[in-house]
Amino acid sequence: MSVGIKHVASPLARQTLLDSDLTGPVAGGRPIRLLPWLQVVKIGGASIMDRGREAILPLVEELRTLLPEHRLLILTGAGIRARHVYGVGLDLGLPVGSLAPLAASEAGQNGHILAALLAPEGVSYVDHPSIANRLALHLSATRAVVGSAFPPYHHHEFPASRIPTHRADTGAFLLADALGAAGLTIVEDVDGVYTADPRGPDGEKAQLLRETSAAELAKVTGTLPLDRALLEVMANARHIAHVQVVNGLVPGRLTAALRGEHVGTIVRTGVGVG
Ligand code: GWN
Ligand code: ATP
Repeated sequence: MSVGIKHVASPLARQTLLDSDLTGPVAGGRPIRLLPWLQVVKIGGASIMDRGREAILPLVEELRTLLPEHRLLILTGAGIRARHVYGVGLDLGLPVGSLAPLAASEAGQNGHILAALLAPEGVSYVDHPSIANRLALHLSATRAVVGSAFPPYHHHEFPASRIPTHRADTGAFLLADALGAAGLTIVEDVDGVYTADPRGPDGEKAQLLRETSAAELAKVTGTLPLDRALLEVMANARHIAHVQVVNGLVPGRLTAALRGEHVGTIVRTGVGVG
């Protein structure tokens, strides 16, 4: 009996995956949208959650009233406790891949807090594996779930910097784009992205950018209220054409943003460009 070579029919079978001229015609198309009705909302860890009840309770009330209108994936960032754990870990010489999950667990803690407050509305915290594997199931049972905005990179975190580069904004965008969500709104404690930190020494001169792009923000040398890695991911986005950064301390801003109104800074991605 002769054992012949089994040919598995595939348009990529005979190609190197490294040659984009060859993979492009097969892999260059836009992927399908998995959850096109989903609105993703990222809540700042430092900017909102660390402010406690004064900031959190009005936002919980606003999220509650949004539920009949939208199906939401609410993702929380890390804040002051992550900064503390970075300090301790760096002092001890821990690598970035050890620091990433330590900080991520604070994003999870903030999610648990927010989910507890929304529990009477049927909202629960869902863990990373549930977001990866069972999100549609959860969102068929309820209008919204809360999760950690940090991506689960752990020891896969890139060693470019000692502080993890892929943090909550990046994680929220990666999920929103991968799911083909209807939108991503980033909730902070400022009206949007400014020409300089509005709370910094030159704060009075800072001007609000009503509309900008990831490519323009990548050229900014000063501080931003967003992860730098987010800008790179946005440049290569597949679905999400823009995100809006809004002030969560002003009641009604998040509601307006989810209704498609321009109430903060719109940051365009690479979708539809060139
Ligand atoms: O613990 O709050 O998920 O959703 O990056 O990993 O550090 O873990 O190392 O499903 O897998 O602390 O235990 O913790 O925040 O990340 O979770 O309650 O393996 O549901 O066990 O990818 O929540 O946690 O911190 O998100 O961001 O048990 Mo937490 Mo986070 Mo829960 Mo999750 Mo990490 Mo899991 Mo994970 Mo770890
Ligand atoms: P995380 O969720 O990752 O913990 P966060 O999004 O809650 O973080 P920060 O990372 O602290 O919060 O970002 C928000 C802060 O960024 C604002 O309070 C503001 O003071 C500061 N900031 C710095 N540069 C700018 C800028 N160019 N425009 C607007 N805000 C800026």
